[in-house]
Amino acid sequence: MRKKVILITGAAGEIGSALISSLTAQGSLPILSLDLAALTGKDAQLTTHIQGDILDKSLLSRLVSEYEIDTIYHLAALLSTRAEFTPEAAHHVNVEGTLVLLKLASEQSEWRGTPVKFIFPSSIAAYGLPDLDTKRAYTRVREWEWNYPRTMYGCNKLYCEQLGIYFSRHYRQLAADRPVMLDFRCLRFPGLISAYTVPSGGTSDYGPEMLHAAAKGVPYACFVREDVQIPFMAMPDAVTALLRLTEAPRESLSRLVYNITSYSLTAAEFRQWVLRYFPEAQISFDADLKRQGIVDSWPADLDDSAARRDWGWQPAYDLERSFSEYLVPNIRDRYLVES
Ligand code: AKB
Repeated sequence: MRKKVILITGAAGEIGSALISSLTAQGSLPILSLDLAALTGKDAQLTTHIQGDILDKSLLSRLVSEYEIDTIYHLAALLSTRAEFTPEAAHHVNVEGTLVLLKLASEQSEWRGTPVKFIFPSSIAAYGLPDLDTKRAYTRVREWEWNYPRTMYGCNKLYCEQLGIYFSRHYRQLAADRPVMLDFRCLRFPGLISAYTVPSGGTSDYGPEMLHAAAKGVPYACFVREDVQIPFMAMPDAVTALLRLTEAPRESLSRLVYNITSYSLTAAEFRQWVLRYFPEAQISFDADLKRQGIVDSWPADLDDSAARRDWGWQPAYDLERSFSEYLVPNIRDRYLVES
């Protein structure tokens, strides 16, 4: 008999680490993790980790022969800034990697006669507002508005959302027998802020970078203008949202792709929050016009009313609680231990 597991791809990344802890704490099925990198620290004890490439078909076949995959959290991706330097490589990882896993989940759904849940993190990068006047006029953007991404990463996410919907609803629509289809569910995340990891390769990274630099006592030059505004969320809420969406009864979902958000603030306001807790922090602004352009195309805020209505989404961490209870104490501990 194969062992029933939850598969997490990109498990060594920011969300992966937080998700592994939460799933373990709630006594989930055993976790099989996959990443090009090794897992470090306590995460390594909590999963069966496979160091490898999601595009390695023989590796995936081996996994399927040993494990019954019940749920997939497909987190592996090249983020927005990194993807601009190597757009074809980003397409390869972000799109072809997702396609391979959707295929695997489809086959597994048929084999077991029950849908495999496929949980996919998308992003505010799936939106693209053409200019600042439009961004000011359309603040709380809804899921179907402004789907004109201007980054490779955003294009990849938007297309993979559609692929997921296709595999969930229309796969093999001309076949004689309707297959058991996978159960695709997707969240469009705002910029995420973790107390434990400094993100790399993203364009919303200026927020967490500011905070981590302040905690380390090193100066930081923010790469966007002071008035730039996008939504953010503390990592525990991001993980809660993934788990809630996974558990939601399928009949309660009126859509397969949901916006979620916690709070929205400008880069200057972010700096003010950091200064409240680290008054000595040296944070300046030195906008990189190109990266700035990417953030300018992202919505100032998201409308997450569908998630609130359908599966009771409600962030637990507002700005005050994010900083005072989660970010600052844990970041302080982290750099104290390191120093
Ligand atoms: C990025 O900046 O690329 C990501 C995202 C907004 O999805 N953090």
